[in-house]
Amino acid sequence: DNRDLEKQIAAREAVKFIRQNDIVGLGTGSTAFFAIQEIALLVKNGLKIKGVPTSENTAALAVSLGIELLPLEEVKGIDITIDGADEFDEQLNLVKGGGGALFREKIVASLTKNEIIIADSGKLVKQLGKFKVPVEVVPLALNYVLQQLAELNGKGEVRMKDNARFITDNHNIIVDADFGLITDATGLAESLNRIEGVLAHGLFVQLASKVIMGKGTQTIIYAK
Ligand code: DER
Repeated sequence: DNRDLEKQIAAREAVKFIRQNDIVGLGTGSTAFFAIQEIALLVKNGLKIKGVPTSENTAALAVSLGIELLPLEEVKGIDITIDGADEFDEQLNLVKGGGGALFREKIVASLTKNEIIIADSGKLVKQLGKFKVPVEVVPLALNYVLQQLAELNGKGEVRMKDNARFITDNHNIIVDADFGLITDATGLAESLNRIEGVLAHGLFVQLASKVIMGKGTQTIIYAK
């Protein structure tokens, strides 16, 4: 459908920034899926890169497509990452974590020189917060974290999957927190960073270097 076409054209634009011998962060989700397909094609045609996956799903996909990987724990720096987002604003702040991969995505983004976000036109918002903020929580700390989220006027709900708690690649749970529209993403991100038991949250503030958005049959690039 139209959204898939927009994801695909954004992905095709993004892979043009990859250089020979780059270390490439590989994102997670349905938009990043298109980028990984494109990268696999380039690798078949001689592109030499090493991929750093942001999830076990992405690692398995990359291996199945013949993309050579490096384990995240061995990586000291990443040249370029192509990843998706659940929401983005014109200041390039993002909400991520819809797919539950936010912790590794944030480590990869933090190690990355050129963090490129690809998105369909439905992801652009004036203000973040329509999408609940995913928070990865160490299960032992769940009650404490829920209390702390409530102190920040967030209503946290444990993410379920197949009638059980969703479990991340890092063996934690996800709390989706509804803060309503977010007026101060930087401040909220800093507050969330301070809650013991929160491994990661889905507010990616000033981590993206550009967003490539598919719009109809074109792409629009948002950059700082
Ligand atoms: O979970 C994630 O962070 C994904 O990148 C998500 O934000 C985007 O997933 P989508 O491309 O399937 O919409």
